[in-house]
Amino acid sequence: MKRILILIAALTAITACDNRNKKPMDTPKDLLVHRLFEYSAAGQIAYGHQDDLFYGHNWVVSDPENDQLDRSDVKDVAGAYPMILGCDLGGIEMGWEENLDGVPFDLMRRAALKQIERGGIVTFSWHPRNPLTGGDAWDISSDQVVKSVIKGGEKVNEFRTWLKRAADFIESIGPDVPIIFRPWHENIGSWFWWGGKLCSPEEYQELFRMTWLYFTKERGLTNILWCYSPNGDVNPQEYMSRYPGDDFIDIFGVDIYEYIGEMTTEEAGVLYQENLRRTLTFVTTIASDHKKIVCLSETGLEGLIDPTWWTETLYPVISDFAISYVLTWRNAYDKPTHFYAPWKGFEWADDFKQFTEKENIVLL
Ligand code: BMA
Repeated sequence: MKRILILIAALTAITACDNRNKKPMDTPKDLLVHRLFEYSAAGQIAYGHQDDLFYGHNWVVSDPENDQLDRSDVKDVAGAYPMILGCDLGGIEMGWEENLDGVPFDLMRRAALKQIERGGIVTFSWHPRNPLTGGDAWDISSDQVVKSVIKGGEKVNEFRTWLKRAADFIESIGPDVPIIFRPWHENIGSWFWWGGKLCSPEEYQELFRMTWLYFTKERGLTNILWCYSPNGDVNPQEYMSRYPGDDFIDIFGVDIYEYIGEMTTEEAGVLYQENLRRTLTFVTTIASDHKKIVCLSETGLEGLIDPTWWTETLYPVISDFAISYVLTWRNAYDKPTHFYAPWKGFEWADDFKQFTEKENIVLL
């Protein structure tokens, strides 16, 4: 029954999408929109991993110019690359050659193209530095930052240069290459300078819309699927409180992690499942009302300290929902406990392999 309901919801969304676009499915963006809708319609979920081709738990690309981009912790364990490659633009705004996690932008561009050439999909998040204080994305010492970059703000010109650098990079991948862009994420909580307590809903919406307008109207980058991805642990009203509007958004996402803290693995798993189920219930309903795609834009359990996390915690919940993809966060090569996918030799790697072998989980 559940599956049938998912199918009906997703088919309604596809039909609506086709009706909404005057010329259905004729641009690269339309094709990707359609493909993501199709995953949900078929009850399938594509699997994604952040920074998958750049480094893993105990390796890092050492020759960025010549690397063949064929190493992947996910592939080492599951035998296939993730369908979705997550990349982060943090640092592009400064004109840096490498992003905030040490990934050279030239390598990122090559990897994006390679991923698409292999038949996969690429999504970009962005942790830009703080344009007012000079700190990083997590510098929340001032609540004037968003105000300073929108119309009439003291940093508006500098900030346009930041947008230009990000747009230049995305443009350099190719005008006909559809990609997913997920700026200004986790915006209800208050850990980034664009967070809930750091700006008003109107200021946030203006930040998002000016980013969209710059990319789409000034630069003509119509190959982008725009993803709205608030953090979890919110109610539907909070989730929508900063929504930029249907004209600016193609995908409804949400970032939800499992945290252990003082709990046992079992308690934390139950809490995460409840939170995930509650949130995906309202996100899929809202998305269907707005005729948009859904994804679980970020999730994971740091260090995978639950032996059956993939098959018994994540899988049973997500497979009840029409979400197009799920992305787990990065496997840092320089922080031994900061990983969200297994690697070859990881003691509970087989649980992930079993997850990827489920008929509705899609890898490349
Ligand atoms: C965070 C951590 C950081 C990283 C940032 C951007 O969640 O993984 O180490 O710098 O994402 O990728």
